[in-house]
Amino acid sequence: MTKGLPLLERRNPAPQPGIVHLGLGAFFRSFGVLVIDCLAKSQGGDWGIIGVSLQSSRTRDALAPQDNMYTAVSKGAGGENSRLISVLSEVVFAQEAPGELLDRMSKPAIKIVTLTVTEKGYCHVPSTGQLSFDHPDVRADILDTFPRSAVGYLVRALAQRWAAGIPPFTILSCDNLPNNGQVARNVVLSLAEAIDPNLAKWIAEEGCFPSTMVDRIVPATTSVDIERQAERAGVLDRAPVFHEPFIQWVIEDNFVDGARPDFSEFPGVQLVSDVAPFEEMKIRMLNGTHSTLAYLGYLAGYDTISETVTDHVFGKFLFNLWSNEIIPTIVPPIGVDLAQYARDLLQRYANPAIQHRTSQIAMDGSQKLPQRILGTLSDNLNLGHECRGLMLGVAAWMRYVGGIDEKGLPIDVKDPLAQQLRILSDKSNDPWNKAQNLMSCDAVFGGIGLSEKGREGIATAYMSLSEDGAQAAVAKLVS
Ligand code: CS2
Repeated sequence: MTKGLPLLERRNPAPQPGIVHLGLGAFFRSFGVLVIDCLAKSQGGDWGIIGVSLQSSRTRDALAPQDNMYTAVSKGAGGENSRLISVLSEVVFAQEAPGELLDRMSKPAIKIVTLTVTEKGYCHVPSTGQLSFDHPDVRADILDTFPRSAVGYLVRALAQRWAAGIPPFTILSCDNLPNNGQVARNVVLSLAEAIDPNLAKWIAEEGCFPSTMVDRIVPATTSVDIERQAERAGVLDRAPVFHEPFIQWVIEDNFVDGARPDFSEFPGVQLVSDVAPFEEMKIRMLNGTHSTLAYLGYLAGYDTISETVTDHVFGKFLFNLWSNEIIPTIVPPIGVDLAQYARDLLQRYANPAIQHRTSQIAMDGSQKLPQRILGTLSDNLNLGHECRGLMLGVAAWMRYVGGIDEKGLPIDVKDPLAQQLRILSDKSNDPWNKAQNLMSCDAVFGGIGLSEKGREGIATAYMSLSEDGAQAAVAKLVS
């Protein structure tokens, strides 16, 4: 179909690079790159972006023949809106030339390194937030000057800057972690300390790690999306991205020498002194329910979040979850009405143009559960509140990582702890014991100190899922 169509082609050069982005996936290309593209077009400035893929050359290979340009398509009730993104000056695959990448990151012109490396990219223990010195990449990064992990790239590049007398770059984490700046700081300082305590001291004194809250729903691009877009546009773009119209980026205004684009000009971006209330609201209300719906919806046979929430039983379950179990644990950011926030979220989830797969969100649950669900659950238990919806969400995750769906078919569990979790689940055939065994996984549950009552509640939810199935278990809770 796309044969014979011309490829996207660059007309104007990208700005000189001032930012390196680690982890160039569809999310950041629909989010930070898009915002900075827009600002660069209206304000000018040397804020071109060098995009880095750490795991695969796929994005680089798709973007290189089209001069690192791509289309970002917004899909919502008002139809589609396309924007051509031209601010990527270069895209590199880190593993091919790690030394060159470190040299680029060490140039004085690079003022900011942004990160979307997902939760597991921080190589930390999810339940404690501390760098995991058992992680094979961390062990390698201590010994070898060519890094493997994102944290390794940050530390080795900072070491080069330190040696050359160049100030550090700002490290701007854009991952869905509470206090993501603090998490980034912790892991960077821990690795630096293991390499050279004086380097760690310099980074601690001179570095900046602003926290951010990032929000835009971006499903993975499929080959069908690529074909359709090419037919519509009459030009072949091998790496378009598709996103919802909504965007919110809350950034702590704390940059080395104040060097950053003037974000305030972009509607949807806020510069604040404290991101924590925004982060807590978003991670608990959006990501917490996203994960809960992803596991329950997947088990009930739903492919996407929009299908799941248009089932009125799931819709009611979701509303109860927000009203009774999540909102009471949150202190909202000033001026935000959480009930309205929930109603807006429901509309965003229901957007039929956004095919956000339950299986995509279900990925890496061991890294996501603590901050998305377990903190809220633990707050409820401490307040003496019922939280059967959250418990059902945790139990659904357990069923999911058990690797067999409700029809007896295998589930392709993508999670760094998949093997360990499968072993825990398979240790017993009895559902109650399976749940108890999974709760012994400290990397996930170690941070909240589950009470006996909490354990019982989760195991009871697990029993209900194995006996009744997800659809009926959810229906029971809302009846
Ligand atoms: C999702 C997020 O994949 C997931 O785990 O919950 O990517 C979610 O879509 C974004 O955080 C929305 O801002």
